Amino acid sequence: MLAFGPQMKSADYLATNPMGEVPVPEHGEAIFTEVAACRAYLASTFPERRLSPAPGTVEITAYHRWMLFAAGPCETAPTNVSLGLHVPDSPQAQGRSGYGLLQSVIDTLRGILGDGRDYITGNSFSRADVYLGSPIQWGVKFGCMTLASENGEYLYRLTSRPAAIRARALDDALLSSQD
Ligand SMILES: N[C@@H](CCC(=O)N[C@@H](CS)C(=O)NCC(=O)O)C(=O)O
Repeated sequence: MLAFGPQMKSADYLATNPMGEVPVPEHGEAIFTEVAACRAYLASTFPERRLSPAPGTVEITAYHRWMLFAAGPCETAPTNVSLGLHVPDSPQAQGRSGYGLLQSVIDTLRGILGDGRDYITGNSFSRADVYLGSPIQWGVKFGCMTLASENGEYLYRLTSRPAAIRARALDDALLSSQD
């Protein structure tokens, strides 16, 4: 099993992912880097699992929007803020970043989730929720994102799904087997 640290920066591993990061899932002959790419691939490869809205619907446009919002602003803003890397103190500095201010990210989520929807594309769960839920959860855990009640309910809805509970149990079992 691949471990964090030197093994992930070895020449062998860098030949697969030059970024030296995980995850790098495989499916058949395909090898993926970048979580967004893996998630989009899974959704389009297994349409019967309904991981993304149907082509040609309004929901699919929302799906693409929020997948990329998760990969960009929603992941970058809390990461930078938690590391003290980006405290944009002028409109120019804000304009140079892809998200402006972390507060803009929080307000955007609050606005969309405050309209009564259960999931980010509407009333059906999709891969975009898996992706978006992750940086939100991370931002809350590390104290740089505070959420209004509608966002907190959204996070609870995601983390209490039976599949999410099963996935956490698998992760926990794997972690304790490494102790
Ligand atoms: N942009 C990458 C980010 C992946 C990422 O952040 N991976 C972290 C773990 S969550 C990692 O592998 N860190 C180990 C390291 O950089 O040494 C993706 O979407 O897959």
